[in-house]
Amino acid sequence: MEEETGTLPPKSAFSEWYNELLWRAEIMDVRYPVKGLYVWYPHGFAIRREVYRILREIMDREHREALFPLLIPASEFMKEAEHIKGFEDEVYWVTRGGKAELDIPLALRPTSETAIYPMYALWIRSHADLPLRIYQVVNSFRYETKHTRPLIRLREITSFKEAHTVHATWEEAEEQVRKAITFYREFYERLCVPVIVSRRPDWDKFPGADYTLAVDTIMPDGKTLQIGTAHHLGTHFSRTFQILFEDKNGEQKHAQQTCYGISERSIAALISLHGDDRGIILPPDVAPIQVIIVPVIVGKRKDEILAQAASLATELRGGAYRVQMDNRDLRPGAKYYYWEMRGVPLRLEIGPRDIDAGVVTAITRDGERSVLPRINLGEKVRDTLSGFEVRLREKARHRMEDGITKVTSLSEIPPALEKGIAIIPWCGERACADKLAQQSGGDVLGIITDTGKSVRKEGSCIICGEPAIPTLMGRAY
Ligand code: A5A
Ligand code: ZN
Repeated sequence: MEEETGTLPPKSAFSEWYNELLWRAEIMDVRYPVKGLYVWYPHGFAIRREVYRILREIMDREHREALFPLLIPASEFMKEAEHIKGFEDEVYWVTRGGKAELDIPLALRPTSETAIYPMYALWIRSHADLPLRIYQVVNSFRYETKHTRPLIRLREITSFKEAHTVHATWEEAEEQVRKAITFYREFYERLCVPVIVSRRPDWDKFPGADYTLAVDTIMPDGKTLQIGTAHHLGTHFSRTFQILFEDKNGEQKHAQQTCYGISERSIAALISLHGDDRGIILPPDVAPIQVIIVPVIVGKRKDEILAQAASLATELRGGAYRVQMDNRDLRPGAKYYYWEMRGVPLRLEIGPRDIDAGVVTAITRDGERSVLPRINLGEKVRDTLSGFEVRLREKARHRMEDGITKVTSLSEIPPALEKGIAIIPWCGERACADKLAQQSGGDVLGIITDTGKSVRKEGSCIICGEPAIPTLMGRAY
């Protein structure tokens, strides 16, 4: 492997930093010749695998994973009026098979309600079949017209985790939406990514939903990124797809449904929030390589040092760490640069002086250096990594807190939006939201809530003076 040259733009120039980082850290290659479609490099894909392992682990507790087809017949896709209206401009259509026109055009799923629910109509017969909770991790296609960006706004979403649940009552579905938010909070906690939850205004909810809760984070440029949503679908789809069940009294009822989704935006947030001028920084949980061992070879003791480094690697692998040893013929400095760029949480250096002193030198990706005794190294490594993870999570949390400003007047909003999110008193009326957006250059994200329930009134609307609800405004990606 060649020594790498050139440096990353500083993170303060976030957009340039992000674009350079993607290829320098070998996450995505953006040179694929279709707009909005990108290629996962092996390192990026390895990160994706760890991130989605955690997501699956959380989902598997009360969902089962399944897999539905990519192609949806137009006849099914066109059934639910609001859903079509919301997605019709974003759908790719397959209209030919070879040279023949298809009898029924097929949509590439932009999301899978209309692929899954005709099957749910067959699967669900009685209350005993409920609740039904299924998820899948698939690619989905949206012909996005806004500026496309790797991991953030894709035309092929490659890592679309969508859960679709069915319940007997509206309240049970409401409870499921609330739980979905707790799953996503836990997921992002594991990624050390702080989030804030709000209920989207009605005009911004998912097409075909009763209401939508959204999970947002603040990116380093102060803009907000929606990194997950959960929707209460009520009976919008069960009526169009005839998803009926027999209740305990023998009556036929329309099922109540929810769905919720996460995409590789989770990885965009992960690398953007933690990274620094030297590259990405990965929490140990999602790092494909958690420990990189760099033998520091000086003089005649080369074989001894390599042997010690190898035994160190074996020992730590036995302790269930993901470890790699770098014995490439490169300067140590070049190796440090290489692994820092790729986000490895911990570097262990072992040289002649370390061997003589019975120690190894440990440097965490955030620059904390310590000397660890060679005996019981596994335990020391565990402590070092967990300390590092705590610092990462806390730093990200503090930055998020600093990025949120409570305001009570219009003039305070633009400076708050420069930093991130403004919490404003808003009455709930669309006319006032439109004025707020126009006059501040931001978007009304939604009222603050984790449950979907309206929160207490507080203060009065900045625009009309009516009783207000604490509401998030941001500049959304
Ligand atoms: N069926 C439901 C779950 C659904 O499709 N919801 S959604 O439209 O809100 O998408 C779920 C999540 O996918 C969003 O919260 C967002 O984080 C992500 N997402 C949506 N469009 C995306 C795109 N074009 N590129 C990357 N991620 C996207
Ligand atoms: Zn108002």
